[in-house]
This record gives sequence, structure tokens and C-alpha cells, in this order.
Amino acid sequence: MKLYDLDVSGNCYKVRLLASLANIELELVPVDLQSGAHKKPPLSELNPLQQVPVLQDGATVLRDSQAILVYLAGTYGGLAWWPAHARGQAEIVQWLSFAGNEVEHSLCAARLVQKFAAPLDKAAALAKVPKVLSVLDQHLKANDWLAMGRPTIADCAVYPYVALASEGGVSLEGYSHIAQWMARLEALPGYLPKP
Ligand SMILES: N[C@@H](CCC(=O)N[C@@H](CS)C(=O)NCC(=O)O)C(=O)O
Repeated sequence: MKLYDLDVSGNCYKVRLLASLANIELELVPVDLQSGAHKKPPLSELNPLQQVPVLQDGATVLRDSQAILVYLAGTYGGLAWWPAHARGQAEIVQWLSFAGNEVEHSLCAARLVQKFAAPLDKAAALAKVPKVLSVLDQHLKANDWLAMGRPTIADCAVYPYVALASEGGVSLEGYSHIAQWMARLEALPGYLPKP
């Protein structure tokens, strides 16, 4: 099973993190974004959005880190990371959407500007950060994990860009519940250090 991957990408790291925690074997295929490899075949044919990560498992081809987490956990991770019942799945999807929207447009966007000079509005991204971190910190004040009272793909989806916040110029100081959650996740067997 191939993961078209970029080592510094937080979205790709979400997938590598789950694979490491859940002991799922992946063949990493590095994609050189700087030379535009994502805009040429085979990547552009596998993902018309011309982005990584992309997962290829036989005839199954998937884009979007959140979708890939669901597929890997549901197919290869047993019920630990993605439950069979809709209530638990919906609880997790709330956080997958949070990762793909709120986190992507704040912490991730700020990092893209600061680290990779992406043509995005860093001030607008940073303005969204306090609400994102407050919502997360408040949730973690009452819960050890994001969903279902145990580590799930919700944590794999949200953790990367929070852990990489300093690369976007964001301090996590004062968010003690987030810090404790990150330490819990980093202590899990199979944890893969952030890029
Ligand atoms: N929603 C997608 C976003 C993927 C994404 O933004 N990938 C970046 C690397 S982190 C990329 O390939 N950017 C190249 C481009 O957009 O030109 C996901 O969660 O996987």
C-alpha cells in the first residue's frame, strides 16, 4: 500500500502517525513538491487536486488526510481507532472536520506562510487561532482524548498542526490541557515524532 508523501507536510504526517500507532505498513513514495511533481503524472492522475497525501491500496485511491485516516483505521486498524457505530463515528468526524477546516485555515495556514512563504494571509490565519485553541483546550479540560474517551483518528487528525504551531509563530503557552493531551499522545506506544 503506497502513501504519496511529503516529509514536512502535516497532512501527510497525520497518516504516517496513525500507521505507526496502529502498526499499519505503508510504502512511502516521496513527492517533490518543489519541482512540481504533484502537478504531473502519476500524482496528478491519482489526485486531480494535485495535493498530497494520496493513498493507493490496490484499486483504491484516496486523497485527503481525513478520508485516508478513516479508510486505514476502518480497514486495517480494528475497532480501536474507528468504531462500528454511527454515534462514535459522528463524534470522531466532528474532529476530522475541525482538522480540515478550523485547524487548516489557522495553524496550518500560518505555518505555510512562515515556513514555506505560501501566498496566504498570515494575519487572517493568526486571527483565527485563539478560538481554535480555546475550543480544543476547553474540550480537553473535561476529556483526556478528543472522542470516545480513548485515542482515535480524531487525535491523529488534530494533533499534527497543533504540535507544529510554533513553526507558524503560534505559542501554546497558557493552553495547559492541550499540553497534557499532547504529552499523553506522545507517550503512546508507536508514537511517531513530528516532522
Ligand atoms: N485537505 C487536504 C489538504 C492537502 C494539502 O493541502 N496538501 C498540501 C501539502 S500539506 C499540498 O499538497 N499542497 C500542494 C498544492 O496545493 O499545490 C488533506 O487534508 O489532505
